[in-house]
Amino acid sequence: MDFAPDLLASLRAARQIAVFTGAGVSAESGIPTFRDAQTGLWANYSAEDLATPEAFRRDPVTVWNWYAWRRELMRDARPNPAHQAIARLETLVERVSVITQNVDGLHRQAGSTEVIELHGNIWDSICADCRQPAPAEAAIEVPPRCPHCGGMLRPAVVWFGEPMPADAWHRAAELSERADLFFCIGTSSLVEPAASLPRYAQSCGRPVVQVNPEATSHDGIAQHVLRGKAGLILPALFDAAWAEAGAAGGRSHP
Ligand code: BV8
Ligand code: ZN
Repeated sequence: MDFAPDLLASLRAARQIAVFTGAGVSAESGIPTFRDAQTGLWANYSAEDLATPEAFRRDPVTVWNWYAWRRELMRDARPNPAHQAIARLETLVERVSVITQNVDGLHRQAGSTEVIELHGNIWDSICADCRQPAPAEAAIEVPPRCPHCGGMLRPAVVWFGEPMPADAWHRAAELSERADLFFCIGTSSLVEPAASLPRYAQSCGRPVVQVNPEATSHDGIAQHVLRGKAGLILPALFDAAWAEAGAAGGRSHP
């Protein structure tokens, strides 16, 4: 795989890299992306219909069961070479900040230490009434009940029509203003306002690197478009950048 020399040089010179990811970075871990058709039991529902507070109010059992089904799909999923390469990047660059739309927790599992989960985490549950976190594992009721107030538990994710956590959004925007390189990996860039981050980074003069087997609306603002699977491209790209520099995998900065 060949990479543009200026991209390899920018990688080596970077002190701060932002890595914005979507469902595509987990595709090679066997987790279907949002764009993939819902399968089996859920074939006649769309994510946009189920991932909303209205759907939960109307039919909490179905929404809770949909998330239980998605957790089952994810239970055996492990970080793939894309997650691992992003985690390894921390040994090569002073600061690597992952800004993910994914709720599967695989970036942290791979070892990334700075992970901003813009849309929450499917493994955590909170009370729909008092919003306190609550364990849901051993529950038998569907949905389980809050131990604090008796309200129904829901997954700790951001639904359509709900705002992202303000601190997460603020940190993500700040990183987009300052990153020496802004990677945009495995996202169709259709869900707002998260999808506006790459364009915001570019408007702040930050070089955007798009990694996706398909074209998206962000190809036009990217300084580099790497067409292909993240699990193949990222390890090869980082090997090319640092092997060429002769660095034995160590940082190019003191
Ligand atoms: C909000 C958690 C306001 C839940 C998710 C018009 C303009 C602006 C906004 C809107 C609008 N119309 C409607 C809205 C609002 C809405 C929205 O954007 N709707 C969409 C459908 C148009 N947005 C919201 O509601 C947001 N909140 O606006 O709040 C507000 C403000 C104040 C007060 C009150 C309200 C909240 C949105 C968050 C929704 N929650 N997830 C759950 O998981 O169940 S979104 C969910 O879908 C994901 O988190 C992710 O963000 C999104 C899926 O997108 P991708 O990750 O990109 O995945 P996708 O499948 O689409 O694409 C995969 C890509 O990977 C593809 O490009 C593919 O080619 C690529 N790929 C495949 N294989 C690989 C690969 N790439 C690399 N390697 C591979 N191997
Ligand atoms: Zn409660």
